[in-house]
Amino acid sequence: MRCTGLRLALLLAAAAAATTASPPAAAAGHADPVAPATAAAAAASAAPGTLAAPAARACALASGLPPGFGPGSAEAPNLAGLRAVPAGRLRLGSDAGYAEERGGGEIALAAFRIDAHEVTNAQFAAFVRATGYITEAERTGASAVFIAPRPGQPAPPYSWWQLVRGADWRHPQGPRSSLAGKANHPVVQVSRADAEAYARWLGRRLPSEAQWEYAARGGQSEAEARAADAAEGNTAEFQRLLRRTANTWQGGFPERDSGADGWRGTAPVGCFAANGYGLHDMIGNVWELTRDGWTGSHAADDPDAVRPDGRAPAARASVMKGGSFLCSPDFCVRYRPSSRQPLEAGLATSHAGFRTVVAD
Ligand SMILES: [Ca+2]
Repeated sequence: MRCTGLRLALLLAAAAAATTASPPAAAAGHADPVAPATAAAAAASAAPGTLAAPAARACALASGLPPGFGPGSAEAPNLAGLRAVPAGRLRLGSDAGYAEERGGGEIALAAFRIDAHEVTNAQFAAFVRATGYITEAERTGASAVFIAPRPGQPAPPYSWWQLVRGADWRHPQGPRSSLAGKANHPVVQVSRADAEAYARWLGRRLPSEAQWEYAARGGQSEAEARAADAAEGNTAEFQRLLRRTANTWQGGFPERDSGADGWRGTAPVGCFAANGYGLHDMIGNVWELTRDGWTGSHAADDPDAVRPDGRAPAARASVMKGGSFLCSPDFCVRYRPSSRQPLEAGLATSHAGFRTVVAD
């Protein structure tokens, strides 16, 4: 699969307007639709980040700041909020998934620690207060925002992504949005360079794709991992389990998210059940950036084949993992550990964040 990237998708969406132009080959997080998105929608989605279900949820990190959080260094990294992941072996990707997931090899991994939660707005704000850091979206003045089309209106593929002036991490949906009440939501509208600057402040790094995928499996056996990766993600049983463990999209994408899992848009970190390593929201909520450059599929016969770890530092896009609150059974079955998409260098979006690692 060749990826045209979200930036091009944004341009195409703007140019296509209400035409029926052919869709771009891919866009961040939403490529290769499993089935056409249903056009039937009863009502527009509520504001992102809202609680959709009547039952209140107790979330693990209400303040958004783990105890002991603060600056660190490469020699003495800050370890607040990290969980240990043991050494082991990973069979990268899945031959049962999308094309870009296939053909991965087996990789040995040393022990490491990884954030139990996605990096929150409170954590990123602490970093910005301490360093005066200005994100790429703040410098360029715009970033990509998901805007659901009006029910019943024509929605050319990817037209729901718009480059919005004034959208940045403090204003994730645009200049009139804010972080009020979202200290413990994952930070979004950050580029890979922004994420790496935050990680360095703590004395940490972004995870490699292999580290991320291994952590997301949470100690599953190979057989369990293969079953979870089968493109059978639309079975009723899979969806029932998914609602306990991941913030995704229910209802016809892209018009209406019913919020049947409790949340529309981002959810506070830690509201969904942890995996076997004590890690929350590895799947869903927001896509998570890795330090690996995107160069194509895992397949060894692909001239753009991805190399394990430390790969393609000059790549124009980075691998991101895990799917987001926008992943739906009828369009993007990417709520699985092996799922992967590119995010172009310098671009930030309303559905991508990150977490960090430290080598043991
Ligand atoms: Ca949801």
